[in-house]
Amino acid sequence: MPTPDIPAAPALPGASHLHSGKVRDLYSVDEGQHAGQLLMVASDRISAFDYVLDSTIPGKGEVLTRMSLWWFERLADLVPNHVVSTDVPEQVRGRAVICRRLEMFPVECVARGYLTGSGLLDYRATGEVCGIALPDGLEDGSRLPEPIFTPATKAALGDHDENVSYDAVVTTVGEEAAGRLRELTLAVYGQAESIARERGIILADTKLEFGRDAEGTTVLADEVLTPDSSRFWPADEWQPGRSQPAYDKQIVRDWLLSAESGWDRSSGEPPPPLPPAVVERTRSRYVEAYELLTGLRW
Ligand code: Q0N
Repeated sequence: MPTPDIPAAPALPGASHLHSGKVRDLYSVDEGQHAGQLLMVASDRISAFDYVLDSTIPGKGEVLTRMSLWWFERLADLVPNHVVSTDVPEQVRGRAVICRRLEMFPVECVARGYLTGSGLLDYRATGEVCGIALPDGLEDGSRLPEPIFTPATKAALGDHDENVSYDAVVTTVGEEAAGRLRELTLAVYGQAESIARERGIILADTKLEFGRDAEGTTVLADEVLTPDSSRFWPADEWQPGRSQPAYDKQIVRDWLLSAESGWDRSSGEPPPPLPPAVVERTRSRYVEAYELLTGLRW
């Protein structure tokens, strides 16, 4: 079982480190206009096969931050978001945002329009995902009859999130909040799926996080609709019945599994560093995803 080791978050002037995930670092702003608010930094780290790799992808944090900001704007008519400012310390400019400090709901809010990953595993075992019965005969990559809300709870570092039923969410956050989380998650998925489809991209699924502000309003937080939180598939290559190529990490996964890497996934050893050419191709792939989705040039 891989136990990801996350590199120490860099010290930032005027901010105190709070928490690091595989890819993002969270700080509290110490003083000034934004004192008490949070600084969320997207690093250039990349994970594959549950390991945070030793190699970084230069520019990845900035691509994902800009993509997320682009989506927040396009979702603003549906749900308020936590972004306050992109005026951040020089060291992290372009890949960090100052955000409102919310009381986070301890639920990973996932919407799925297509069946794959943990949803597929659960379906194969039980015919259901998160207590939602699905028709027989679905395959890896099948489009679902309608998008479904499949919440999960965050497991400890190095563990996978656990899919839970809607009733479990009700028990955790109450009926009213659970209803709002489901409604907002499906609304965000619906709007984003439609925007992506116009660009020839299938949004198979996405994971959102929400918090509550002091007024009791449910606010969209974290980073949204990036390749780290969502599965994007090129629509013209979609073919149910096989695993769909991941837009972003396929180059990394393919190299790690190739003879050239010398890595044996079952050995329990961490993966080796990526060759420069693999780093560069992966970087271009992230930029390509940004340009394709947003229609903007990098
Ligand atoms: C926060 N995480 C990621 C929820 C927490 N705007 C915010 N205000 C307060 N806290 C957070 C944010 C944001 N974004 C986000 N940690 C703290 C971890 N998730 C995991 C799932 O549960």
